[in-house]
Amino acid sequence: MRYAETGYHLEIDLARGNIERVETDPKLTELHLGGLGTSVKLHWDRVPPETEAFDDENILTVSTGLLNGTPAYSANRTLFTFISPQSGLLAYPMMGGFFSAELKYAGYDKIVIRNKSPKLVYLWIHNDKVEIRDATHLKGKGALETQDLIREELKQPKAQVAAIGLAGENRVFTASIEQSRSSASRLGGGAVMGDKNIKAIAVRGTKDVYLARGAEFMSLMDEVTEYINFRNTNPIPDVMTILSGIGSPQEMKHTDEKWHTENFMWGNARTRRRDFWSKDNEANWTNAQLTAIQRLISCFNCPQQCGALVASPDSGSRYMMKCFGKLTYAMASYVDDLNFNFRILQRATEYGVDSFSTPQILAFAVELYEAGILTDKDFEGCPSDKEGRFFWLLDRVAHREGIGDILADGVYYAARKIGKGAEKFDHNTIKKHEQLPLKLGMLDPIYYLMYSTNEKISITQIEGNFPQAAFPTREQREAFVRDWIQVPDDRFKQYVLEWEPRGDKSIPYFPTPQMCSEIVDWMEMLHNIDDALGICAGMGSFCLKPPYHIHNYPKLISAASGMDVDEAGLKKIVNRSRNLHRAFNNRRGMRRADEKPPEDHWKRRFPELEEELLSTYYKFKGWNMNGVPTKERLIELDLGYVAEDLEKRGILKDG
Ligand code: 4KX
Ligand code: MTE
Ligand code: MTE
Repeated sequence: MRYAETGYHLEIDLARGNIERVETDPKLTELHLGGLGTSVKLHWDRVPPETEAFDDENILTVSTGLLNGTPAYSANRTLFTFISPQSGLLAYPMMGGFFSAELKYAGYDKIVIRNKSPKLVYLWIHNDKVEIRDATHLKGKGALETQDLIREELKQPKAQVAAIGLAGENRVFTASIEQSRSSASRLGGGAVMGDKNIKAIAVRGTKDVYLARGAEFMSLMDEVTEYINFRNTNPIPDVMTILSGIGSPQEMKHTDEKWHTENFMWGNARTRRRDFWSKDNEANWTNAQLTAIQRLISCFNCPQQCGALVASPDSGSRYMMKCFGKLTYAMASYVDDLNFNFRILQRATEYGVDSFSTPQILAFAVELYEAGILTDKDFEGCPSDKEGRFFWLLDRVAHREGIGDILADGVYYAARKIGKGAEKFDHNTIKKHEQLPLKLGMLDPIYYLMYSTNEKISITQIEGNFPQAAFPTREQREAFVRDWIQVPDDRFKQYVLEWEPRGDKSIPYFPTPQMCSEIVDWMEMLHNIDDALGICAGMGSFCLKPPYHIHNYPKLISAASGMDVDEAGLKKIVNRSRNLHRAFNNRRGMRRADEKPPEDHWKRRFPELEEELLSTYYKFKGWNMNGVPTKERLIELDLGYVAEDLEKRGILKDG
């Protein structure tokens, strides 16, 4: 009997139309848990390092996590893994919603998709019955529209459907995969799905998932419930509103957007409007948000409501919105009316594009036009107002028409194709991927490390448990650490107590490189655990003082799966997967030279300190000075076969 997991993968070869149900080795769960962990292992074993995003060999894996389908709150992530067309590295966007539990109940932990279909198809998984069905009639349909059409066609109103829109079909590098109230958004999963000619994946499952020690698991969940209730009624004081509670940033619940609008940049990550949140703007934005929201919504088995069903002012039809996506198009276009964001996001969601990267690409194009690098010829037929321009550009990108065809590859590649100095306007990518539009004053050593080294290449997927900035007063710091049960070690409390906004004990020199390494490692470890278990980071790694943490996770995992795992064991498992992920990317060429935030991310930079930070962190992680795990570290993590491979390829020399 397998507990928590189903013990089966669904293997689909699109070229041959072959479908297999394959039993997995339980040893892999012990070594990598599930979710991202086991997906990384699968890609290491099966995807040759020279594979490019649109090669047949680029496997697309759709994965549940170890706890999906169990009664664990917020175990609702579905992860997609593939070589990204944008970064060329192993990407793992993920979505909440309802898909992963449904897939588990259908009897599968992962869907592993190989090769390409000769024509547009969708997959229909209904327990043991699995079909590859014609989708040519769905060509060009919106990502949300497709989900409804498939449910109708199958006469399965309860089926969960993940679909791509036109952008995915056209292999736009920022194409997303959309599913009801969620989205696997970043790094081009939609493009890889489109390249494989899969319009959608529909699933319906009615089987059971078993717990090893059910009563014990439920009593642990009682403690989690108690904590959630406590946190919901006791928001953390003295931090920005969206991070004062739990759940992924609660931007649909709160209307206070002072933090984003005044600290994040407008345009192509250009202008900080420190006085934006005036009484007038606050009133207008609040009104726009409250009018558009139909109701707040949750993902599968989640007590929080981070998303909202929204009806945009002119269409009336509904779609889902959450988090910073609420603002990205308005801020990138310098449109002060929040209703614009509600309108354009709806079209963007139907096209299926990442709402973080895409507005950056559009803003980049506008800048190039204003600088004379793109010309009237490139913009022929484009309206001259800010809103019209963004809609027009979005349409061009999704259709890959005219200048849109170049922009559809993202800022990095578009800049190089356009030339004529356009490269200078590509100032906000890391590893060829658009970042959130933040440009701050003083180098932040913790964020420096996270931006540089995170395998997801996206800050919200590594930050979280440690406060973003020093608390101004000693009293505030003491209050913050008082009930901080989530820390893996009490020394983190001391770091918060000593950390000052200014002076000797402030950024960039404090926390020290060693402390920063420990802090980043902790935050990243929690993200890796969440991503292996399929738990929403809003309940674990993304927020301050979350209900799930390093002290209760091992107990929950043991009770659910029957595995004998303690804190040290859990840390070792996720370190193993994390190092395998890094080795996978090293094998694809990623090195120290690639690990750098944009030059203008901070006004005040400290080159020597930055090198020291990186070297200290590499050493802490057991990596060599090129950012490659050492032989010793790999052997310690039972990854001797990885060391051998890296040595054979000349990537690891002298250990
Ligand atoms: N000594 O750097 P600042 C996320 C100066 S994304 C001397 O502009 P501040 C989500 C500066 O040089 C992650 N001087 O930043 C969540 C500057 O001087 P200037 C976002 C020092 O305004 C949901 C001035 O002070 N977080 O979480 O303080 C959805 C202002 O500084 C100094 C981060 O990136 C020192 N020690 O705060 C999507 C982490 N320190 O005016 C995404 C960092 C500073 O002359 N976070 N100065 O240029 C932060 O820093 C704060 O949270 C933030 C910026 C963002 C409010
Ligand atoms: N893009 C689309 N299309 N829809 C979304 O809901 N969410 C944004 C961003 N892009 C979102 C989106 C937010 S809030 C986050 S944190 C990231 O995608 C999540 O990235 P991931 O799905 O790649 O993990
Ligand atoms: N959960 C995990 N495990 N990993 C993540 O990176 N991102 C969070 C949250 N849950 C994240 C996660 C953030 S920042 C957001 S806004 C939402 O997921 C995005 O929700 P969606 O994927 O359901 O669209």
